[in-house]
Amino acid sequence: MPPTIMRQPALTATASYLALESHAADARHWQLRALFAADPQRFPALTTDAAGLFLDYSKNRVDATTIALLLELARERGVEARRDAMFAGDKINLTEHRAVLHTALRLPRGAALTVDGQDVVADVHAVLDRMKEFSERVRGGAWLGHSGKPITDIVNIGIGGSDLGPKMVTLALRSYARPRLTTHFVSNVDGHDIDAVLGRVDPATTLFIIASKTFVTAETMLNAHTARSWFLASATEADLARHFVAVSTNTAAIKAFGIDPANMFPFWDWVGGRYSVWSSIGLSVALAVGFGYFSDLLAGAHAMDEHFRTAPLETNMPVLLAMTGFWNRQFLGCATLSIAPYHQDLSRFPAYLQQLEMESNGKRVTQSGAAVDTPTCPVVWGECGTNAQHAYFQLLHQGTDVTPIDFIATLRATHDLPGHHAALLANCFAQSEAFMKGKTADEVRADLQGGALTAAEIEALVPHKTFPGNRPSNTILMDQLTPLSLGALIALYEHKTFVQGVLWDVNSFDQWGVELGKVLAQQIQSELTGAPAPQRHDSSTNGLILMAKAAQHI
Ligand code: G6Q
Repeated sequence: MPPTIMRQPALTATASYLALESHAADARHWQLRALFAADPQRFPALTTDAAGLFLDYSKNRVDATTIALLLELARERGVEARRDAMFAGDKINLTEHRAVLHTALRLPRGAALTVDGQDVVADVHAVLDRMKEFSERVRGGAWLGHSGKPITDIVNIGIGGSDLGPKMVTLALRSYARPRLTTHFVSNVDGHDIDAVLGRVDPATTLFIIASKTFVTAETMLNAHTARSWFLASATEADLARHFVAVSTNTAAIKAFGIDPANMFPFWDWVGGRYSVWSSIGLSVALAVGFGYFSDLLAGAHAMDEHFRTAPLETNMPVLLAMTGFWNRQFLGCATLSIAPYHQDLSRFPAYLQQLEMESNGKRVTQSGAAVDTPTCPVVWGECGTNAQHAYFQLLHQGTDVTPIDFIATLRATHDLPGHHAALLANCFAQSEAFMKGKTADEVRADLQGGALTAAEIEALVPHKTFPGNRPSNTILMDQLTPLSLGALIALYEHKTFVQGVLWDVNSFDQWGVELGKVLAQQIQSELTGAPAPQRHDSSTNGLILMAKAAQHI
């Protein structure tokens, strides 16, 4: 029996939203410079720490009243009750009738959580134990390929949630990896992706992980079959078991593919794809960095879970990150959010967050199916600092749109090269200061006066060299990028996304928006590869299909 969908009052009709709206009429005129000048305690007042992370949200256009009103809204929208329902395993993914329990994947052994009569923690740890045993055999050289050689290369074949998490984490924890094993990721149906990887590995020493919750995803299945054929060119079907393992919930399909069910690492329907790196989907991570560090990643996330679950909203980091983001989106009209990791190993983190936030909250109807009455998820994008500074920060400083930025940095580096880390942090802090303060026309004049320019030349330059400032940002700091701090960082954004989903009253755990393109692609593929000319489309789509058929002589 499907759960009853309670109709929430429209967001804009709630008392605290209305209070925020009248507060925002004033706040829109505030200048961050003035807020800092007026309150020397602004930094200690608008910062918080949890699970090894520190959040400075003082460079947002908020004051104590704004935060109090935002937290009132969080309470009025039922954030605490919804959070507790998620942790308890209630079926809060209403359109798919599923519990949402990625937090259970990082519960320590012995913790208690029973869902539908099933001891979830025991199930999770049984799979973790198998991942430990398997990763130790492969990493230690005890798991041999068909010709008796140890494995040198891992190829994870998956897409979306079965790729972005493991790929981002493996790269982020690069310095913890064992050099003897190289990890590769193949996701795109574009044959150039797998072709490049297969060109670099030896079938006799390669282990393929076919990572697919459903084991029907078209891109993954095509890549998996390509890998299988490539492997069988130099080996027999009996050798497959030494070189192909699966991470899936679909035992029948992995058997049909030819993978030994003994080499299948299961997970559960209550793990959403974009929340699955903590499950056996993280097998490539455990192989790359070792099970001990994979466990630390889970422990870091669990520490953030405990903070999110128990800390008062006033000091609750995911809640504060969500609420300031919500403020920027709803009341300051910011349509995008830029992520700027000042750590090269976090270069895939913006892409990871794009899926996490935009697939979760890129929705236009509420849980009961009514149209939302405010904008929802901003577009999330970004690139590592300092590279981004030399590319698009121009627009962020002087363009016509205001783009909030999340700066992410570590206080200490994991390398010991002199000079680099101080230069990196100097840039990070300078950028958030510049976005906040800007540079006034008078400051530009003062800079230029006394030089070689005439007064007229100075006046001509002033508008070009002026920075409006007043651009909001958060800074997230941690001591070093470790499995623990990375786990906490990912969980921070998961819970931030959850809180914003509750505010907008959308289902953050389905993704129907990816379905239409899949269906159309199947139709067009049959037209591209079959005899009939395309007819059922518009003239543009028909024309493009005919061009491709002509070029490929099909
Ligand atoms: C994520 C989505 C989606 C999913 C991929 C891969 O939340 O569900 O990105 O992870 O479509 O799905 P499979 O793991 O089933 O191949």
